Formats: sequence, C-alpha cells, structure tokens
Amino acid sequence: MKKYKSVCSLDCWDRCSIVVTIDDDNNMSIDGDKEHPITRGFLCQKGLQHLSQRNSTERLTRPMKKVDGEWRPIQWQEAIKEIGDRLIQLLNNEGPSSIIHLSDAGHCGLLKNIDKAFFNSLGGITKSVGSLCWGAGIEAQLSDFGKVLSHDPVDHLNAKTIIIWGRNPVYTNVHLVPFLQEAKKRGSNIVLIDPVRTATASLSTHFYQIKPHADGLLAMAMAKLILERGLCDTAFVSKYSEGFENYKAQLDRLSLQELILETGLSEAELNQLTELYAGLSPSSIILGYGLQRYPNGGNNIRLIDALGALTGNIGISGGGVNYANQYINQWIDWQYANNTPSGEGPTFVKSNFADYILTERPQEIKAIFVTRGNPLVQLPNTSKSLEAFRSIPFKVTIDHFLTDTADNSDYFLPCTHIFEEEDFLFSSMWHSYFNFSERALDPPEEVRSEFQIFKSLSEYMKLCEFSNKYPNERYYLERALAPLLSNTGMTLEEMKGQNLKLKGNEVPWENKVFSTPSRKFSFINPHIEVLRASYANDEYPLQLLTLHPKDSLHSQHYREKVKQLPKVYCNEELLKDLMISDGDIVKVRSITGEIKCMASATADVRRDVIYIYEGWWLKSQGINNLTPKGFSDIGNQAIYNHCFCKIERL
Ligand SMILES: Nc1nc2c(c(=O)[nH]1)N[C@H]1C(S)=C(S)[C@@H](COP(=O)(O)OP(=O)(O)OC[C@H]3O[C@@H](n4cnc5c(=O)[nH]c(N)nc54)[C@H](O)[C@@H]3O)O[C@H]1N2
Ligand SMILES: Nc1nc2c(c(=O)[nH]1)N[C@H]1C(S)=C(S)[C@@H](COP(=O)(O)OP(=O)(O)OC[C@H]3O[C@@H](n4cnc5c(=O)[nH]c(N)nc54)[C@H](O)[C@@H]3O)O[C@H]1N2
Ligand code: SF4
Ligand SMILES: [Mo]
Repeated sequence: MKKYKSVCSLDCWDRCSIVVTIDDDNNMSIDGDKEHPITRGFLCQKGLQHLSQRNSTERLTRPMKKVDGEWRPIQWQEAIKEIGDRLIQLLNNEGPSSIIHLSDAGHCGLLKNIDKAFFNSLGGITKSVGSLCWGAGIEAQLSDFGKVLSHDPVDHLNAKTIIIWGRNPVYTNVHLVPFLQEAKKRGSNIVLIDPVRTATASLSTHFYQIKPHADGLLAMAMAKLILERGLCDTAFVSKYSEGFENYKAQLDRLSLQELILETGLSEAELNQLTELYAGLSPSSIILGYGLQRYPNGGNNIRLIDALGALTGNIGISGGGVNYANQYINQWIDWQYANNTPSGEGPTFVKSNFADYILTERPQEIKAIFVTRGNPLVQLPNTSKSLEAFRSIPFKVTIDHFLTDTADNSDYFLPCTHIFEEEDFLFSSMWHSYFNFSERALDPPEEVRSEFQIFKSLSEYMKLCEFSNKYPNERYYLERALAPLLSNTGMTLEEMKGQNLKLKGNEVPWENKVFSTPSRKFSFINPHIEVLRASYANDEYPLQLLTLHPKDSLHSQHYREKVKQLPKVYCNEELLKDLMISDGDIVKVRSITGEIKCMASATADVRRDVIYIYEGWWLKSQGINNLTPKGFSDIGNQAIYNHCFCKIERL
C-alpha cells in the first residue's frame, strides 16, 4: 500500500490537504488529511469527487481538432505543429496583440502558471485585467491597508462578536464552520449580514437581511452611531490612520434615517448590530465576495474596512476585517513564475470580453487560448460572449472535459489532473498553510501537463529564451519559490508530505504599521452617488443574485445536470401574486437575455430579490445569459449581482 499527500486544486477558500491511497491491488481512494490543522481531515462533496473526475469516462484523454464541425482525434505532434505554425504566422503578420490568452483559476497549482509565462514570452499579446471573482475587494483592501491579509482562523475564537458579511461558509468555506461553532459554544455572537437567509443563518445567533448592494450604506449608518455613542477608538484613529476628516465630513452630510431606509433594516436592528460589533471588543468581520459583485463593490468593502479602524479592531487578536489572505504570495517570485513584465500589449476588462472583441477591436483578434477556465459559462452576458468567441478564427482550449468553452473551440488539448503531477499549492483566500503536492498517479498515456504542452510549443516555435528560462518543472517550482525556500530554510523535497506555514501572520498589522504609502490605515472618502445607484425599475423589478452552488465548484460538477433546469428561488408571496406555483416552469428575463427555470418558493428572500445558483452549463440554461457586462467602481470586478429581472409562467 502506498500513500501520497496531495492538495485540493479547486479555487476554494479552504485548500484542503488530501491523502491519496493506492492499495496492493491498485485500488485508489482519497481522504482528507487528518493532520492538517485547519482542514482537519474532511473533504467536501467536490473534493471527494477528485478521483471520480480524474477517472471519469467523459474526461478527454487525447488531443482533438474540429474538422467540418466534428471533433476528431489528432496526434500531439500534429497539434503542436498546427498551433505553432498559426502562432508564428500571427506573430509575423498581425503582431502579438492579435492573440488573446484567457485564463482563470480552474486549477490553483503554481506550476500551472506556465501558461502565463509562455504567452508573456510572445511579447505584447492581448490580456485581460480585472476579475470575475474578488477584484473590487482586493483593490479596496490594498487602498486601506496596503496588503490583503486575514487573521489565522484559530484567532477568530478570541472574538466576542464575529460578523459574517456576504459570505456563505456552509457552502463555500466549510472548514470555517467548526471554528464558528466553537466560537458560538464559547459564547461569541455569530452575526450574518446577507440578503438571503442562507444555510449559514442557521448557525448564526443574529441574522440581518440587508437589501442587495446596500452594505456601504449600512456601514455608514453604523459608523454614525459609533461616533454618536462614543464607541470610536480615538487613539487608533489619531495615531494610525489618515483621511478620517474627509470620511467623517461625508458621514455628517448624510441623514441616519435615510440611510436606515436604504439598507432595508429597522432602526432597532441597526442599533443592535452596532452594539454587537462596536459595544463588545474584540470583534471581527469575515467578508465574502457576494457584496462586491456590484458597481459599488469597492466602496462597500472600503466602508466596512473603515468600521474596523473606527473601533480599533485592527491589529488585535480576535479582530480584523478578513477578506482574502495574500500572505504566501509575498514569498513567490511572480516575475519569474509569470514571466513579467512582458511587452506592452493591449488589455481589456474581463467582464467586458464581448464588447472588446465585437466593438472595440472588431476582427482584430485572430486567436484565443483558454486555460484553467470555462469563460463561456462563467463570464457575464453569455449570448454576446458566445458571439464574440465564435467570431475569433482560431481557438484552443486546454481542459479535462469538453466544456461549453472547449466545445466552441477548434482544438482541445487534454491536460494533467492534480494527482498526476507534483505542484505547489497555498490558499490566497483564507489560511496561511502551504503544501508541496506529490504526484500520486500516472496520467493517461495521451495526456500532457501544461508544462509539457508549452515546452513543446516553445521548442517547435524556437523560442529559445523561454526554453532556457523554463528548463523543467522542478526548476520552475524551485526558482518561483526561491524566496519561500530561503525563508523556511527547507528544500522543496523536504516540504513533501507536510502541512507548513510561516509563523508571524496570526494577527496581521499587530504593530499598526500599514503597507500604504503613508504607513497608516487609509479611510475612504466615500463616493455617495456610486453607493446609492440602483437600477431596479418597473419593467425589471426583481434583483437577481447568483450564488455559488454547494456541490459544484462553479461549472465543474454540473455534467450530469445538463438535462435539468436551474431553480429560481423566489419569495412565496411574490409567486402567489404572480399566480406561479412551486415547481412551475418560468421564464426569467433581464435586459441582457432570458432563460427557463423551475420556480421554487421560499421565505428566505425579500419580495424584490430572487436567486439562482451559478455554474449551470449552456447545454442546460446558462444563468449568465441574464447577467450584465460592466465592472465595479475600483478593481474592475464583474457585477453579476447588479442584475434586474422579471419572471413569468411559461
Ligand atoms: N461550494 C462551492 N464553494 C466555493 C465556490 C463554489 O462555486 N462552490 N466558489 C469558490 C470561489 S471561486 C469563491 S470566489 C468563493 C465565494 O464565496 P462566497 O463569498 O461565500 O460566495 P458568493 O456566493 O459569491 O456570495 C456569498 C454571499 O453573498 C451574498 N450577497 C449577495 N449580494 C449581497 C449584498 O449586496 N450584500 C451582502 N451582505 N451579501 C450579499 C449572497 O447572498 C451569498 O450568500 O467561494 C469559493 N468556494
Ligand atoms: N453569475 C455568476 N457568475 C460567476 C460568479 C458568480 O458569483 N455569479 N462567480 C465568478 C467567480 S467568483 C469565479 S472565480 C469565476 C470562475 O470561472 P472559471 O474558473 O472559468 O470557472 P470553472 O467553472 O471553475 O472553470 C474552470 C475550468 O478549468 C478546468 N480545469 C481544471 N483543472 C485544470 C487544469 O489543470 N488545467 C486546465 N487548463 N484546466 C483545468 C475545469 O475543468 C473547468 O472547466 O466565475 C465567475 N462567474
Ligand atoms: S473544494 Fe474546498 S472544501 Fe472542498 S475539498 Fe476542495 S479545498 Fe476542501
Ligand atoms: Mo471566485
């Protein structure tokens, strides 16, 4: 029997450590790693499917080419030649900006960034900026703190009140749940702020059902009360912050009563929430990403950061405004890993992919390469994205499965699974542990790693500089991890099989020296018009939220559901008024498009809010047919939840 230590490669907060076992009869099984201090030996449904996904008969294990609309197998050598020839021809005749590389976080291994390194070596290709995921909040925290850091999950146990603000850990961050349960047992208040009464509400002591997009307004209402009641930590504000005067001047201009109305909470609720957060110390805020998928997403997060500073809940045990955790990132040589800086190529905001291709540079993009993503399902504004994608003459996707994106491409290249090659993984969303994941299994014969794929292409294209800079996988990892290896004094080989973390990040900002230019916490000067903008109207009165599904990581675990319809969850009174019954088939329509869904009656949302879980394939009813293009105030974040709809029975 052999055991290997691996890691979950999915783009999840938790980054679980996994044990792969191969017994004497060659049977494989996987389990959570009981020694991991945070993920503690259990895997969620998605993690447990790593083996069945890896062994799935639907996994494509040979390169394919579309000929006359039909997929045909092709030899690797031919594929590399045809793709390499096309790249050479485009580089010579059209220039690198005629090529787009679109990638996401379908696999979070460090080695998988060889895709970026390759395309950057072409000098000046067209790339995306911004984020489908967390962009507004990242930019917000960079402005306020200078870095994006979170407390060690264990430290949350020291908080008297924990506010979970727009995160749904019971679905998306399951290993946070035991910490919350433990904190509750010890007497902490667990507060949830969300427009949806999610599963997380059931483990909370208090639930506040805010109106969508109103978090910044709520944070300002809380701040007004904090200042009025003398709950402000004036020492923190005067010694360690800047920008307080402008921030306060904006608060003074606003009426508390108006703010309360805009949040959808009652005055009593606001009072109680403010007391729970500012009247007890220490208090911690755990932010999610739902509340920054809006045009005002950056302002929302910055105004919540301000609550932390106002109450002195920054740099103390049990405090913090925890959003993501880019702690380990600091010990990676990203210039080497991603091969940057590269030539000055054009950029476009990811969520405006379709407009960019169709309107801003019509017919100029000649090739697109998709790696680690399923953009046709996950980008907003599906029908336009599809039109834009199809308009590009040469399209290559690297994946495991024939996703909607892959199926609309001209070449499909099959790549290795996390268990099939060694890699380095860490969580940039939550805890500070990192792992060197072992190769446990051989890949199917005709499957190549991305490293091999880009190496073959570079050799065929005679990109000597790239070939020399990235000679082999181990060299890449060791070179990219040089700062971390030097910090720990360990070799990569010594890291094998261990759950490691760097000490000293349990409580960020303990010395109150921030990484902003002034070295102080920076209060926002809020943009009131941006904060207030909401576009519900008589024709489209319902605000659609698209939440992350429990048992799938986005589109990755939906294959068996392509014949089903998504459920649209609606307030039961609303359905009655519309004479729609639970289980009826309805049409959901927005300005961007329409889809068919099954109506599901619930008491979990207000009358003017509906929600659908995202990730449904286009072969079913891709829900991003409904969501708008556009991006947030800062950070170029997609604004999925800024989506207004109507429903009617079919
Ligand atoms: N099971 C599962 N886990 C996942 C993922 C997955 O697809 N499936 N995806 C992973 C990834 S990539 C990410 S980015 C994370 C995301 O993790 P989360 O941030 O937890 O997930 P979301 O579903 O985006 O949003 C969380 C909550 O925000 C709420 N929300 C929406 N609008 C507002 C608002 O205006 N105000 C407030 N206060 N709340 C609002 C939603 O109702 C939802 O309950 O999850 C990761 N984990
Ligand atoms: N409506 C709506 N849409 C959303 C969101 C939302 O809240 N609402 N959330 C957004 C968020 S937070 C995110 S992060 C994005 C995610 O967007 P994507 O990352 O595009 O979403 P996934 O469905 O996870 O697709 C990842 C793909 O990578 C493939 N893959 C897995 N491993 C590998 C590998 O080793 N190599 C390669 N080349 N491919 C691999 C998987 O098979 C899968 O097809 O979606 C966004 N879309
Ligand atoms: S998806 Fe998240 S919770 Fe599930 S096994 Fe992977 S890292 Fe763990
Ligand atoms: Mo994400």
